Amino acid sequence: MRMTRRDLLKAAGATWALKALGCAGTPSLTAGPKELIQRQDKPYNAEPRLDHLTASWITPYRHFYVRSHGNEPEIAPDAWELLVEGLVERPLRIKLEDLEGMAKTTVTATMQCAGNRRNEQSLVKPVGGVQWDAGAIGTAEYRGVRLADVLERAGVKTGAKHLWFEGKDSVTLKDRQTLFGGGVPIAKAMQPGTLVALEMNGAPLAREHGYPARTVVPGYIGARSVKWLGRIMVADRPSENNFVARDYKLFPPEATAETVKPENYDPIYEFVLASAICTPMAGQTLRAGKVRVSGYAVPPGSDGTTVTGVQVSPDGGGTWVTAALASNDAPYAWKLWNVDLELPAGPRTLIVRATDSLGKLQPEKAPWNFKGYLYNGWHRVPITVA
Ligand SMILES: Nc1nc2c(c(=O)[nH]1)N[C@H]1C(S)=C(S)[C@@H](COP(=O)(O)O)O[C@H]1N2
Ligand SMILES: [Mo]
Repeated sequence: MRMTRRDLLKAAGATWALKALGCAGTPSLTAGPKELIQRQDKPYNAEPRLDHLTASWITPYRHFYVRSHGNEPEIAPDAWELLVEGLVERPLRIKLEDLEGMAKTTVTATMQCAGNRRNEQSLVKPVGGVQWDAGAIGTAEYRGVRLADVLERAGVKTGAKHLWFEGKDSVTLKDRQTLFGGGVPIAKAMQPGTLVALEMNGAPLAREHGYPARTVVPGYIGARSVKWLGRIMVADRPSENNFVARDYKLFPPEATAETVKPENYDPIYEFVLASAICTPMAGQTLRAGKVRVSGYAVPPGSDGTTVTGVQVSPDGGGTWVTAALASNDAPYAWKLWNVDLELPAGPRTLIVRATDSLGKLQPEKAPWNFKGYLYNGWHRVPITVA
């Protein structure tokens, strides 16, 4: 039997039905299919069109980017186990139903890839890796168990300084296969917003987002939020996994893949202050007159730091107009903003820059690095006004 919209409303209650149908052109927070620009096929990497990205503060499933380094394991819920080992009093082997039985909490967090906007670094000098535009970012309501609660069960021993997270996916490196891994200093693991998440936007994690469980580390680069989580090691030093010990480090401009000594650099953890224009999009032609410009700004990942201002230039940096910040907010999460500009005809470059509660202004340019990480220079969008 096919249900009409009206039947659905009657049967299930208005809220659920409107959510499932995607009311008034707003995509459902949880339902598919994905509507993304594919940047790589195997492994699958894809990001939304920028005008989709900032349609809402919470990013619907359909427009949530996917960043995977290897295969996307299909894990049967009964077969899944999480090991908690290392510097703990009681090593744990946790089944999914055990985790589901623990106290859960919901955290609104912005997930952002360290390689977001890598395509802009490639304009300066080509960098390898997935050529992300500004869409390798999204904000979701993650629900799960506080990592601190899991650690309390295990009993952390003195001398513990770092957690090592290990996924169940297999990644092909130049010379070997490895599991994807991440990690965080123990203080970050203990923060109430750091989760072993089971749900995203009110539904179980989709396979490509790490089903059945992933870490969520608000304010840290996406690589620390490990999908298909299989193991947590409590240790006295940072993880030795490739993606903590060698990759996801910020190398200086002169470093090259051939000469760099990764052991001399610290892992990247926190976001940097950044912003991007999402509408209009680069290359668009607009009618002269009042134009609505909108986008996002992300605070740096240092504790308690927020975005306090966003300015947009209609004329390539000659003048700046203050944008209105939307009221939705959560610790470490992005802020949406918009501003109406009066644009006369001609080719123009719109620019955005943000300021934070530490009084810092987003830098005009960010240092080039061969991995293409943390690009947070002012975002420039060339358009034509006709
Ligand atoms: N196991 C595993 N976890 C992972 C990754 C991965 O390849 N494997 N990619 C990381 C990176 S680099 C990012 S940016 C985020 C992306 O999360 P998403 O695909 O849910 O958007 O997942 C992180 N967690
Ligand atoms: Mo990433």
